[in-house]
Amino acid sequence: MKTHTSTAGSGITQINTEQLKEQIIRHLHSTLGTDVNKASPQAWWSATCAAVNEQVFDGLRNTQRTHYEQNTRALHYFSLEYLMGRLFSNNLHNLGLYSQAKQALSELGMNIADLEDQEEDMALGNGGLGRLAACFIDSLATLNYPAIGYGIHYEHGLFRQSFQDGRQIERPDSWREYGNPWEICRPESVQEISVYGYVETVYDLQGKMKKVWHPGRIIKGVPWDIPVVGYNGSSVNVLRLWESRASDFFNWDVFNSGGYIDSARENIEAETISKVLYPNDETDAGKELRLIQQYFFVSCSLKDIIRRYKRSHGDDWSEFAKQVVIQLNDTHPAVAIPELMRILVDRAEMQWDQAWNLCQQVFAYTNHTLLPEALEKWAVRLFEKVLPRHLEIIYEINRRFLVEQVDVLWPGDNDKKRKLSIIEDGHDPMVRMGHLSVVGSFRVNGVAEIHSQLVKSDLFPEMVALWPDKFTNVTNGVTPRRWLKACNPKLAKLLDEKIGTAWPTDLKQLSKFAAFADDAAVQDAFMAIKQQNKAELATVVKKLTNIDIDPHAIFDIQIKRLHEYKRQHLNLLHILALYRRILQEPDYDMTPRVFLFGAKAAPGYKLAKEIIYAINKIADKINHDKRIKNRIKVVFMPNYRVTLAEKMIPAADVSEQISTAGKEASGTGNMKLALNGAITVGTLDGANIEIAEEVGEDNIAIFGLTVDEVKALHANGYNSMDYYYANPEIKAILDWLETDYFTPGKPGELAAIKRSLLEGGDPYLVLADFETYVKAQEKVDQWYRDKACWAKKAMLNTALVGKFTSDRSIEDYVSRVWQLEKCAVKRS
Ligand code: GP0
Repeated sequence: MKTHTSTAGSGITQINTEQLKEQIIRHLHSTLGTDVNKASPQAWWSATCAAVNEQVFDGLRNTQRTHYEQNTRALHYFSLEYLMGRLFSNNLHNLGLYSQAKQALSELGMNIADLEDQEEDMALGNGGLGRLAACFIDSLATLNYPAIGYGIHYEHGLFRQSFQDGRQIERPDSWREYGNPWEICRPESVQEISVYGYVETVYDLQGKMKKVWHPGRIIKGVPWDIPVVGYNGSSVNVLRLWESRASDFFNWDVFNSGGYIDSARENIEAETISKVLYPNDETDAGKELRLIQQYFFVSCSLKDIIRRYKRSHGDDWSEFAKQVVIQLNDTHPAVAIPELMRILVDRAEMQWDQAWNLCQQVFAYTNHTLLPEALEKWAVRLFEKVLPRHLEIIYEINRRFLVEQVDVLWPGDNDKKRKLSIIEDGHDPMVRMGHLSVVGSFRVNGVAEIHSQLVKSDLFPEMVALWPDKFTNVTNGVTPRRWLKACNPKLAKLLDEKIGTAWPTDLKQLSKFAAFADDAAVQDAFMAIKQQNKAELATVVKKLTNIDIDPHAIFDIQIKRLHEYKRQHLNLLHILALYRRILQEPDYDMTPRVFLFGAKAAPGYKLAKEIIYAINKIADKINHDKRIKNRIKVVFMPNYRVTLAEKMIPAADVSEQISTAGKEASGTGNMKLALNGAITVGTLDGANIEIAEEVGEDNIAIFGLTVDEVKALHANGYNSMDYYYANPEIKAILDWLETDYFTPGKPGELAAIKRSLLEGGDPYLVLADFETYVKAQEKVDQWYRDKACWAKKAMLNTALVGKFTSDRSIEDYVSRVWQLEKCAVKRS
């Protein structure tokens, strides 16, 4: 029997396999009230979590005490989404306890993988934006930066997806139905926040005007803390998520006597606020409840920050901007800007200029998209109803901005004022949250080089003229702990053997692996690992879909939210082209390929759902067509989420990153797939460009129009019909969609895609990029035929993407935005 000892850092107590076993059994008895003979896997999992938590809470206490004693400056990450996935194996890996736990459990007769499957995903996010937040808090803790994540404790995370006759069905996600061992409720830190009501102007005895907000409704925010365990480091930071509750009797009284006139039915019930995550990715719903969600968590969080600050500084605000920096994850939390102004001006009675000065030192804003439908706007009328005082403050911020900044640089230029105004004029005036965020922040960043350039040139050019130094870039990254070490243990082990064990916290070390790219033995080892990962995924696919796939085929994977701009339908057209070629030419020579998709569509996004339906129907037809002789298989994995990503990514040969150039801000799946040795088929968009720079053009299949070519094509009038008539393959495929070939007896069921590409004008240039895409895929097919050639390319992908660790992103934020210092945690 071997006994490992943890290598965890100084903030966390060391522990060995024997001690872990004792702890698990103790928790089985005294926490779960059961024993080894009758415990269910669920109970074993809970007991193991409780044992792990002994180390986690230890680190948490030490971290919090150290930060308090050292009075550290801290980052406050404000995000409406955190896509955490499961925490069990992540926490074990980061504590350096995974192998001990595996050993301990196996000596107790349990299989760690079975226990891992007891955990529901914590899916409090939609996609890239929420997952980025999760990677960032992992890196912050790992790098020992004082930081806290703030967000909402949704009762229901992103919906569960299933397919019924190929169509997406949504069911509620109940991730904490049976409790969640990783969270701690903190009733001592409850906050109360206000919404609705009206503003009264009053004058004090000196005749000074004051604004008094008489809220219509008070809501209680209850914080739940999720410890965020740094890798092999000493820090355990906190993710603090607010749950809404009805306020107590006293406040209801305030509400009743507050002159509230609206009908009770129109009112949003307090508990509803944190009920459910909005499932729209990159679209602005503009709903009242959503605005209240945003304000609710922002207001609770600011009050929490100020309470902590006042504990050491009382009413002296002079140190506030030295202690506090707040990162706004997109504009979703931008209402924090007028909220802090309200607190400072109305509550702390600070002069406007001084308050504004403070605000502009505290906030920084990350833009995640240029898509117009995602740029948040709130109807002034709605704002006025929900947050009447904040609307006044926004008007005043805007008035001063237009007079003191815009009119100074462009005197008398009303077009500039109209374009830059935080309030969009019109029939139904709107508050532009992006404008507000830029004006109220000291720094604005995009998430990849090209995207940050486009933020400056296309989205906010005048803001750049006003504040050239405000704009910067921080290219996204992903945590290599979850996205290589934990999800691909076999590859991690090979890397440990070949290049040492420093890479998880120093990902540039991976470049040493390039030295083995021509080494036949290492190539074989690398490809054998890929093969095993593919075989494991094939088992998962069989279980979830009952489809048999051959692990020797190319595994070609597209996993991301379903969006027209991400062009899952371009992928589908390629599949149809191959299928048609095989039917026309039975001996058509191609390397067998399995096309795997994972994607959820926003429930209200019609065309996205039609694309899912089409993929499922076409998959069904192709998978049952004997003439194909298994050259093509198509699989749509149901309920794609972090946990499925962890199984798919290590098994990918080809990574589909095929957005229309200029549309994908960065992408982060592209990084995870390349890190695990997949070869990218991609456009020159987002971080693909930087991935291509790192891995070199021989090791990536770039195709399609560039950003400039896309712009030129639109400027000259793009006509998708031209491609339809000029390319017989395109015509045949699109016409095919209108027949009942894939939906027997129901012609036209898949016609929505054709319609959007022809009558709809093909806004994302699918037809324009089709031909070069197919060529790129043919090149990939050729590459795969030469095993050594492929192994080398795949290995070089893993070796050369060290740049894309979220640790590097965080260091970029620290030097370009946050100006934080590391804080080594001391054990008591
Ligand atoms: C961007 F605006 N992203 C948004 C949004 O509402 N949701 C969202 O997930 C994504 C971008 O699309 C991205 O390019 C990017 O990498 C990610 O934010 C993190 O910056 C691909 O997921």
